[in-house]
Amino acid sequence: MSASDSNSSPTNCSSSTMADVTDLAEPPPPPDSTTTTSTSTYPSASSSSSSSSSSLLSPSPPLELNLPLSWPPDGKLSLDWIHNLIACFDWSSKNLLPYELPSVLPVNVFDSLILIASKMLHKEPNCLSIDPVQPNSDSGADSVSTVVVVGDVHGQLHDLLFLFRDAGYPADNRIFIFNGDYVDRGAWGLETFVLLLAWKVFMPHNIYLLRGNHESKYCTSVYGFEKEVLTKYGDKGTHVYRKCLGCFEGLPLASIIAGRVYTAHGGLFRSIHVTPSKRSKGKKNRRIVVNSDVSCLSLGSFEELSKARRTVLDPPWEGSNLIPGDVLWSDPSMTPGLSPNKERGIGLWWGPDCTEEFLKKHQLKLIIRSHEGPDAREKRDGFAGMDEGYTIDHVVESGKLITLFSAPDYPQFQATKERYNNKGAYIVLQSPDFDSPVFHSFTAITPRPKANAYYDYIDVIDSDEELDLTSMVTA
Ligand SMILES: [Mn+2]
Repeated sequence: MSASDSNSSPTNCSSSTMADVTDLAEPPPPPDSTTTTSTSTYPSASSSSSSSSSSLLSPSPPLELNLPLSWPPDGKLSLDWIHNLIACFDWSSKNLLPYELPSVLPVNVFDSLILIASKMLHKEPNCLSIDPVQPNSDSGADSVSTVVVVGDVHGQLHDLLFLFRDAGYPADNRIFIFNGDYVDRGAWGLETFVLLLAWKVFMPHNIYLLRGNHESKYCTSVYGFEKEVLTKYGDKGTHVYRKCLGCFEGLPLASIIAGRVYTAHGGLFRSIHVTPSKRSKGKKNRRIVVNSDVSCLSLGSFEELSKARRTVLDPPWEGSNLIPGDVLWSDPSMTPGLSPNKERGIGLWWGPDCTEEFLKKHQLKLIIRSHEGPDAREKRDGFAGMDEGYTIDHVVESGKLITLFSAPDYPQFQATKERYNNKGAYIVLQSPDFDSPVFHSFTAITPRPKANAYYDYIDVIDSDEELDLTSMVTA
């Protein structure tokens, strides 16, 4: 398999129609830092608010921005609406204080968007079957020629905006699959997630959003997203945060592209052995026996994956519903076999033999997972670093295992001066087979707008993300 590495640079942006959108977002000069104590919000054009524009201390938005955002009267989003959302978020992230975000995205607009998106996402199966080639379409023109796979984003809005400009936006002939971890650590997790939801609502069959381990109550309470939302939405913050958690529960866990490529945030998952207890004699009180004997761990089937209960705030690390935790938290290993992931405290380690078994059994060619950034990879003997935004971890007879990470210059906030300076990457899969990955690495957008972290990045546990099991919600 030729995994050609066609690195693309910011100057090499191939996107055409969307370039002017970002031009719209070119902000006025940043506000003087001494004048940023205003609590005013921008009145809408129709507002007769007594606060005249002269009393606003933050800069006025460019006239071409349609701001604040409003929900379309017919409830149907348009491409223009999304372009305006992008431009508004880009501008507000550079010019407003965090708590001024409701003047751009009012709570009622957020509510309308997340309601429709959550309904849509909850209806999707645990494992999506994405079949880009539609032989029954009237003309071949409708067939999707490109699938773009994206790894962790972690609230780095401006890098995501670059990725879209570089790869092209979701379109009739281009499907995006995101492997999760939209929020936490970065300062714009909410804007990032809202933008992706807007695309989902606009083109539900051209963008798929999988769940990452950070789309959970536990992670968002430790790594910043909860505080970010409370800071940005004030007394409505708890409401907005709860809506996000409800939406996270609906995110599907995995995807299979064209019957050849499996993608998930963490990776593979175990079989859950369900054995009736002898006493029950097959009647009621059947006891579920989860096989915790390490020597008996075996790979799960897609049928088991399809039956897992994913609507949990935090995937459990014990009990019978272990598959969501495996899919979201597991890591590959160079040691053969399946074993409990002792670094994380949840999920599995799986060896190259498991990659081969999984690929061969399901006639797949590739596994594309995410979940490990440059900091995590620094401590993993035998694995390559995340300098280019991706690594090829297992090469076996039936195919390959790839780790894909899409947050360049990660993490946004770092206690040490020495940064990883990693690139981010996305993968392009092309018709007709969709199993020869083309890697596109990209550097971080500079300068990144100034922002404060929403978590204690100096003392908070490192990105191994070892679970504090006692504080997890497992109900
Ligand atoms: Mn992760």
